[in-house]
Amino acid sequence: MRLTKKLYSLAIMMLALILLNIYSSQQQANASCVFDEKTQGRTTTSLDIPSKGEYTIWSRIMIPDAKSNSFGMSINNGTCINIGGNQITPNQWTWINYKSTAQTDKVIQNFNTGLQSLSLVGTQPGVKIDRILAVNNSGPAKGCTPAGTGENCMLETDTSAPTVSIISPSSNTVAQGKLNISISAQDNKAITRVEILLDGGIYSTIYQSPYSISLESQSITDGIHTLQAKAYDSSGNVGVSSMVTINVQNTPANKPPTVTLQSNGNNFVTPANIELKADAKDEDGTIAKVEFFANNKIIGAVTNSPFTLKWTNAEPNGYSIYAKATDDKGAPSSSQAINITVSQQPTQPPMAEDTQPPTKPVLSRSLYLDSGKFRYGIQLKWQASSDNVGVSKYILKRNNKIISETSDLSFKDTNVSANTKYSYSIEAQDEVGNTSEPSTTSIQANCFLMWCWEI
Ligand SMILES: [Ca+2]
Ligand SMILES: [Ca+2]
Ligand SMILES: [Ca+2]
Repeated sequence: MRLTKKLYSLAIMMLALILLNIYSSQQQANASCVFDEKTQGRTTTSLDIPSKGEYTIWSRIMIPDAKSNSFGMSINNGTCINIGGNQITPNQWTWINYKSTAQTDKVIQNFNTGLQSLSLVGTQPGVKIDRILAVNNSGPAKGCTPAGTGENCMLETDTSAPTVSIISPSSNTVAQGKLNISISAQDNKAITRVEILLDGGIYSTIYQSPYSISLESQSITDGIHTLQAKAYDSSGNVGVSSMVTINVQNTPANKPPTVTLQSNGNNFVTPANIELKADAKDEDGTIAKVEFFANNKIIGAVTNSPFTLKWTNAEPNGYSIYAKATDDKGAPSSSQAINITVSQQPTQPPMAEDTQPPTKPVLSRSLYLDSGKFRYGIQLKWQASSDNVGVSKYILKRNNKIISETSDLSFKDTNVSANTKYSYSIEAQDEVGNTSEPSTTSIQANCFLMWCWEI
């Protein structure tokens, strides 16, 4: 007995090629597996199953006539199966996968991975079996019907993934406009497609070499993006490239603003009234805000032009003051610093209390004729008083009633009657109310007809 086994590892499965010196047997055709291994012999081989699964067992058989058409098979020492049946054309090699003469009753077997035992147990007279093929029902040869020697069902499984790499661009490339992407992909069999992933999503699928595209970087946002490539072979194996980072910069860089600072002085005394004015401009945008800092502490912010700040509560100190402008895209610029000194207002010494009254004025009087009105009045005059601070006013009284408060040094009393005596007094008063001694006088005008004289 010569037994040859050919096993295609990853493929469909495995093939046991068995050449049998057919047993001479006088057994009659029988649909059940009743072969007597004592008289008809038994031969066992092993199958190396590459992966666990369900397999269809095919056998290539040649029968001498319609009556001798079956043989017995035991898988992993299990129950003997009667394989074959009618409808087999005699005297030619025929592939069959059924048992018990029913063509719909397939020889199906679940295998674990590894070596399996397969025994042939007797045949009907003249029956020959030379090849047994197990086809993985979920492998690439699923549903395959063997022809000839069965090579058509012996598809080798490819488990080798493609290798793929991004030739260009290199990582950290700054991209503007079109960016050429070139991929290298190889496989032990054949590449069926290459996917180019942008930020993890498929940007392009290429089915034929060369695996190159041109990426329009204007179509994606400025900033950091990632590129990666995946290559597939016909068995669905996937190779993944390393990730490449690109920096897309199609928008011109934002220009920072400019800012200068002025103040209404450099030296102030409390309460300081400091006016700060920033001149801020942005060449390619607008000013969002201007902040003012004194000794690096913010003292105010202005969001609209004019960018001025009144700083009124500055404590006495020396200050380094600058303005910081921020544009609409968040770019900051700071002005040069200006130095401002705020000094404490000197404390005024308390005024010495004025308790000293003015000197006594000297009062004099006389009659006078108001010629335009043909009447007499009394002219009062006094000499100026002096005071340690200053005379504020003179208080003139007639008969102890005030008739004038004045800073003048004279007064004309026209409201007088003839033959009546009037007493006058004058006092000098300073700002705080100290009053001098009074200076007094009296006068009476005696009149006859149009003539008057004083007494
Ligand atoms: Ca491959
Ligand atoms: Ca700007
Ligand atoms: Ca005084």
